Amino acid sequence: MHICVEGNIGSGKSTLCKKLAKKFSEFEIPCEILPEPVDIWQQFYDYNLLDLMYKDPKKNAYAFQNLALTSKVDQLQRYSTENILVERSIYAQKNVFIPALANQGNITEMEHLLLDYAVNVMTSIEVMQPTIYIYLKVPPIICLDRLRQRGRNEEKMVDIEYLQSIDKLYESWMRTERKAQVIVLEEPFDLNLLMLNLKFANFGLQDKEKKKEEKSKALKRKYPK
Ligand code: TTP
Ligand code: MG
Repeated sequence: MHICVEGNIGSGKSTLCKKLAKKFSEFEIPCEILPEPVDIWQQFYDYNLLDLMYKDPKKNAYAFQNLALTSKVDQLQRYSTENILVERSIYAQKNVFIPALANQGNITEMEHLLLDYAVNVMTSIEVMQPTIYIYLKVPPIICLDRLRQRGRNEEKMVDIEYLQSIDKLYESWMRTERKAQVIVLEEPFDLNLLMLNLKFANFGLQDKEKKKEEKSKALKRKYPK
């Protein structure tokens, strides 16, 4: 099963992924965690594309978005196992970040068409489609507060208006999402309730059942009647 954690910048996706990974291991559910590849965006050869994008979006947003898309596809193709927990999907780029850039006039019409073409090709790859979205619905003002506290240098330019525009696009996407189940999490995040919701969605159950079966087969082999 492919679970994807979605939400605004600074909504707490990375932290939630780490906490969930711990829970999965407590429940003996094997799961690969794929964090957002921000380190690649900060150091692509000698270029910090995240920084270049925020400093001069008109010039660099297209290049950044291009890398963001390719690095996500690369990550999923490389590490995809039966259960994966992914921080953000390329659908967030399709439904949130690319439209935000277009609304702000930071990409040209041609760049918009190119990105839409790339994203449509990439989303048609089966492994890219999540089964469940965990949507962290956090007010933009709280995200801004966290961003300031975290102090990621490149994100100094992010302001409340930008976070509000991202929030609006997320809300309308999550309300209309039909291909995957959406679990909405509001703060304070209740991990036990989330685990219950995932259980109802059958997450990890196949593995547990398989394990039980294997155990009982092994026991039968050890102690035949
Ligand atoms: P985020 O995935 O939002 O990372 P985060 O660590 O801020 O989130 P959280 O605190 O919830 O873990 O993205 C990292 C940066 O990349 C952020 O500044 C937003 C930017 N970004 C874009 O500008 N466009 C994109 O398409 C994506 C995916 C990210
Ligand atoms: Mg993160």
